[in-house]
Amino acid sequence: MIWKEDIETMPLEDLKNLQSERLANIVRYVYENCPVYKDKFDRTGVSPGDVRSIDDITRLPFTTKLDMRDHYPFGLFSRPRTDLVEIHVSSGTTGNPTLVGYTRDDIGLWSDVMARALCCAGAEPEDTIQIAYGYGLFTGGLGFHYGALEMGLTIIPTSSGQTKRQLKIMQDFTPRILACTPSYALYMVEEAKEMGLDPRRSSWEIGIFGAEPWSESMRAEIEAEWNMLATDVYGLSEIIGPGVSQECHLKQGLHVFSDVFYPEIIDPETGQPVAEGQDGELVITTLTKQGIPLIRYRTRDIVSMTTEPCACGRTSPRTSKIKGRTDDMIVVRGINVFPSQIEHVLLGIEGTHPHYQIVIDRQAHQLDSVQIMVEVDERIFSDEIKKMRALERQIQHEIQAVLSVSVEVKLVEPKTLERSMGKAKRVVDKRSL
Ligand code: DLL
Repeated sequence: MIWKEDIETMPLEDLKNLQSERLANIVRYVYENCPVYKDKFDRTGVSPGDVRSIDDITRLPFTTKLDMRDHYPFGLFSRPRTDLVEIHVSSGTTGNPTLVGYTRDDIGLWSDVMARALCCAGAEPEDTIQIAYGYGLFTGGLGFHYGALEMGLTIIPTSSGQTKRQLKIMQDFTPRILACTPSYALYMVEEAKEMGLDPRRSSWEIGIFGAEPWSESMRAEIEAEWNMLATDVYGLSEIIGPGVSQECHLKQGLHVFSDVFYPEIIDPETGQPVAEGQDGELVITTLTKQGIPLIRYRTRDIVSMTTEPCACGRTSPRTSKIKGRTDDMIVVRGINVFPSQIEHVLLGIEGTHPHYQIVIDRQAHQLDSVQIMVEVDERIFSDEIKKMRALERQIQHEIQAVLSVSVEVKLVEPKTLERSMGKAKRVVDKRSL
């Protein structure tokens, strides 16, 4: 089943016409309603009349997280606060958080794209969904909630945490769909086993996982442990929350809901578009949002994109899984390191778990040190010291080969590293940079 099939399977030429019309409208709208945008456009020397087709989008200036911070809290809004019906906040690592707000129509848009996402993952209106993303200022819980309401699913709004209760609810109410972060899905495997449950016999058949990076190997582990289909959902608070793109059951990339969120892939250094299929930074323009529309917003997420149609029938472009972030990249001794590269190596090694933490430190006048703490099976941990050292060395060599940076590997007992019910914290940077 395809939600909003007419839009989802629209011929590309019609889609382009729709995008062009919507872009011209939204550009005029922000120019007339948001002084920050008027000023940005005036300084770039572009006026709303110059934007007639979606191809004109490259004439417009980018919007960045810095713009949001500079005009915190309400400066980038195109509507007065009285028109907003809900507010969310995305926690940043430094400075002010990012504030986003929704008009009633924006909530309608969110419900719509999330219904499309749920359906894309394989949900049917008669299904029950357990929503174990956090409810609150974080957009995960409520975003899924609105989409599930729109589709007419039965909602179990457990929010995140209280894992034993989550599992009891799953056993008692037998939901077919689970929505939570991928790291929480893995954490629940451990808890289930501890409670004497066989995760392979759970009622969950489809998982909708996102809000943090996760690799193909992590997907394979989740699918095997829970005996479910694990799909990827992407989004960010600034654009709407979850509901920007979603994988279908074929898992061949995330379908971007591009009639409302127009995607571009650019070279983060030059700002120029990259060729189809090349990695670059995802930039999104909200084509219909009213409260806080964003023009060419730089997500800092790195993906590639294809416009090849998908066998599921949807025609919108698809992105790869998120490969990293322009700012999540850790620079160690001048070399760029992404946590996903380390995760990939670990998942290929028998006996290690995708629970790991990267600790970077710098002693006075010394080079940066990278220590990778890796959880291993009980079995390996209680083995002879000699075997453990050999495994440490193997992991160290494999990671060094991939990163070209020397690292120290430390095996730790199962469940030593802090677990997260929401987004996992993979990097601890102790350097005062
Ligand atoms: O994480 C929205 C969301 C909630 C998405 C629930 C999916 C499910 P923020 O807290 O603003 O919003 O964080 C957005 O999280 O720029 C990415 O770096 C990362 N992210 C989100 N989804 C994925 C994903 C929500 N599927 C930031 N894969 C984004 C990798 C993701 N990273």
